[in-house]
Amino acid sequence: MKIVHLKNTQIAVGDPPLLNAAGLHAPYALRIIVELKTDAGIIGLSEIPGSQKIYLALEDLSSLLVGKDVFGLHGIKRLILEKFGTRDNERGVAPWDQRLLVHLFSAIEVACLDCIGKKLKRPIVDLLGGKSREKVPFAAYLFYKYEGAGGDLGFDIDSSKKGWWLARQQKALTPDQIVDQATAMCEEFGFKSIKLKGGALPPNEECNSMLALREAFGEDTPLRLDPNAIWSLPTAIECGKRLEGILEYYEDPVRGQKNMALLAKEVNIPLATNMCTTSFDDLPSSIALASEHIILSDHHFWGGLQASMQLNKICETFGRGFSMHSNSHLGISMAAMTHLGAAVPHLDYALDTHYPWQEDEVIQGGKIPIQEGYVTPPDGPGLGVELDRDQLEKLHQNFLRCGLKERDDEIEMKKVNPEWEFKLQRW
Ligand code: GKR
Ligand code: MG
Repeated sequence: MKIVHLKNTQIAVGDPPLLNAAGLHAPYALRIIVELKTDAGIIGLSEIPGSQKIYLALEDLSSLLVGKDVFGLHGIKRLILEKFGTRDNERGVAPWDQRLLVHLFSAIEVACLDCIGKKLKRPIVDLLGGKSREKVPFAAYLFYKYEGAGGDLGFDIDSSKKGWWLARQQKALTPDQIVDQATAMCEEFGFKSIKLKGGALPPNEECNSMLALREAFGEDTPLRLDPNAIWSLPTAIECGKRLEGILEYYEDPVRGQKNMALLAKEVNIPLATNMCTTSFDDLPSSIALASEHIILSDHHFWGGLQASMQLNKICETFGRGFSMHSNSHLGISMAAMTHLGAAVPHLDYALDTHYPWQEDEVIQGGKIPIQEGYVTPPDGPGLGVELDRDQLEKLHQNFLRCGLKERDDEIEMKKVNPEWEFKLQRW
């Protein structure tokens, strides 16, 4: 089954004003939808984070991939590697990953697997070795936030919404408001674990929110806090001591493997990362330093689903936990994440997802249901989802109108507070 064309569409998805260590989410999150057309008439889909650099590289790839067999994934990856080499291979200091190659691998691999699954009439989970579980646990993902809905509504509230879709627009800057956000999200989706995105308010206030969540949800609800590497080691030790026995894991409180390793010796909480150990090249030193207990995979950033399966095995071999990181995303990514989550043999934690924050959707039938905190992998062939072309066009028009080309949370934050600036270490 040969590739005949690659169509890449840049879209902008409404995203509320969420706070994090790098600033503030813009009213729109950027994604790219890839359609890989084959000579069998089958079209494979994938979704990746959007940026101009990645879009242009994907456009460049089109002619290189024409005529290649979708079953020849190693060869396809080699071609991509030869073309782009180590260009833009720095992860950067932002909470999100900015490397080119892994995004390209992931975009093309998932679309090829979607084609293969459609051809063989089997879901992607079967191409990854079959189901290790029937349904995949996801965690509630809380954010400090300003009031507002994102998208064209920006900082306004659309009061015609109901339930979570109304609650997700509320301001959340205090422990009580964070508990309200968690309550609304868990009522709607039934999540059984809760993560708070930290690094936004002074550390003591974030610890108070974790203690308030414990008080409200009890000790049977695992809790996590992720300050996105913006705390100093002494701050992370002090907060860690307050949160021992409260947190299921402590995600990237400090920057770099060495600091994580020092923290691991001082605080009795498992440490997780999607910022300090982020590639296969980072794994030997992570293991040698014992810097983290849990690696947060993400098929968009680890080079695809098969690479994430390999990561899963390495984690198991070295006694490391495995879970999943997420950025703002729609249903194509959700389907891919769920196939992976269902396939990995080694999984002790509920996966992250930003999905409840995005009301827009690009797949037919609307949003993939999250029930009782679980998602069942779609059982159709391949990813098991199809594009809603009207929605794709609407979200593409959003992209053209909104003028955003790259994610830059510092610029958005400066619109609210002109004095604000990103710091590698704030507290
Ligand atoms: O969307 O603000 C955000 C998050 O901070 C995101 O960018 C991170 O990549 O969710 C992520 C994380 O776990 O670090
Ligand atoms: Mg993180």
